[in-house]
Amino acid sequence: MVENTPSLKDFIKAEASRLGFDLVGFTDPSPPDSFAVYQKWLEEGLHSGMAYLSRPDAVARRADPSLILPGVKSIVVVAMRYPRPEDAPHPVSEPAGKVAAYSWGEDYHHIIPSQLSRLVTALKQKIDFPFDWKIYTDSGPVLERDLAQRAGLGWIGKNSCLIHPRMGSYFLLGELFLTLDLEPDPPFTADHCGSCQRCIEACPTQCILPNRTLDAGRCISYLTIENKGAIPNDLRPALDGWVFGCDICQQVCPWNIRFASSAHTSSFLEKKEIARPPLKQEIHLSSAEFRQKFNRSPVPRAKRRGYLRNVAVALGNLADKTALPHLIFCLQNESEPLVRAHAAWAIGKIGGQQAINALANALSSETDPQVIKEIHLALNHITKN
Ligand code: B12
Ligand code: SF4
Ligand code: SF4
Repeated sequence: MVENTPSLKDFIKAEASRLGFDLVGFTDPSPPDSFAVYQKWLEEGLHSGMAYLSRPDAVARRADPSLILPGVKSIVVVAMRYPRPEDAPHPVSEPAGKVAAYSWGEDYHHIIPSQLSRLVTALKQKIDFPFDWKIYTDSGPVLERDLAQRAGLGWIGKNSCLIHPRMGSYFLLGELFLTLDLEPDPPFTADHCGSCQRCIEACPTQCILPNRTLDAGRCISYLTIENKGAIPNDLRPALDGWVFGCDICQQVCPWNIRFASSAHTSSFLEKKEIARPPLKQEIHLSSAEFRQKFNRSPVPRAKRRGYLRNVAVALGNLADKTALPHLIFCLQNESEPLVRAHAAWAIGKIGGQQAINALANALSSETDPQVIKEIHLALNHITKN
């Protein structure tokens, strides 16, 4: 029986809005049509080092959302806006890096589930029969964009992001699985990308594929957050100043240019001081300083060594000679070989006699094979240019 009580759906929508969600839609737990897209993506290895995406149990759940919660009858899909990248404050000092706008505040993995729990509490008070539920936000094997499209929240753009026709795409998704039978909303069937190709043309690593998926191993977001090892040499220049995530394919999207607004951004998502980090200071962050600075934000996902690796690459790309002493200090004193290796690369990019001397000096004491290799490559780079 469909508890097709418009009042219950209206109640959920009103509560969700009161709790800070900007969009709410309803869908059923039937297997997603686009699961085949996902499967092909995995088969082609386009998930790169994100092995958790191909675990058999996780793949099975993506194919069939009803495996996630026995007896699930409906899924409430919510979206919460984050600030526009254009709302970044002026950097306190140059050269400055760039942190993706979704991470300028408290981690959405904390915020969305806690607000969805409040929604469950409100629902329990509203209805007098038992029901079961499960909360998700990028926390498990769910094809969230597919569910959001089915729940009528928007279309999947060529950049693979879910786009709302009057809000753009600067929002995060969450889901509430319910054993309550609520009528699904109509899916969003229109495709408003038309002949536009702006995201594809603007992507610095050309990783957007024609079927609205990514070659994730080349995406700056992957390289700076999920990738735990070295950043491939040929892709480092494409990172420009990005030190955590990337917003480019959304920034160029006409739907964001026209409709994204900072007016209603949830204030608890904002901690703007981390948006444009001062790179010369950042390269010296100790473990304790890193923990304190990024406490409860998404940035610790990259870990200190991943973040400092990215900072070193950004310093090399921005090629500001005043950064050289900081990179040299890092090459001499940093305990993480991954960071030293990328500092050597950055020193090579900046170049000059001081850089040659520092690299040659480091060779006399360096013991890590990867760092030694990067130092040789950096020296070759300087002598060739
Ligand atoms: C792995 C992952 C990544 C990877 C790979 C991204 C990718 N595009 O595949 C990396 C690390 C690169 C990444 C980057 C980012 N991510 Co991410 N990521 C995920 C995660 C965990 C899984 C995505 C996944 O399964 N990818 C595999 C591909 C094949 O699936 P998909 O992208 O969902 O694509 C589906 C559709 O495109 C569909 N499809 C294709 N054509 C059509 C047509 C129709 C009609 C339909 C229905 C479907 C369809 O097929 C796919 C399967 O359903 C999701 C959370 C989740 N559990 O879903 C967040 C998620 C997608 N990421 C999110 C965000 C915010 C980002 C970044 C913006 C962060 C940043 N600023 O750096 C970037 C955006 C990069 C981009 N252009 O996608 C949000 C997206 C919100 C939105 N508005 O779309 C999500 C939903 C997290 C959340 N809970 O909000 N991410
Ligand atoms: S997030 Fe950046 S690197 Fe990734 S697809 Fe978009 S523009 Fe390309
Ligand atoms: S930039 Fe153009 S093609 Fe890309 S998602 Fe936006 S509208 Fe679609």
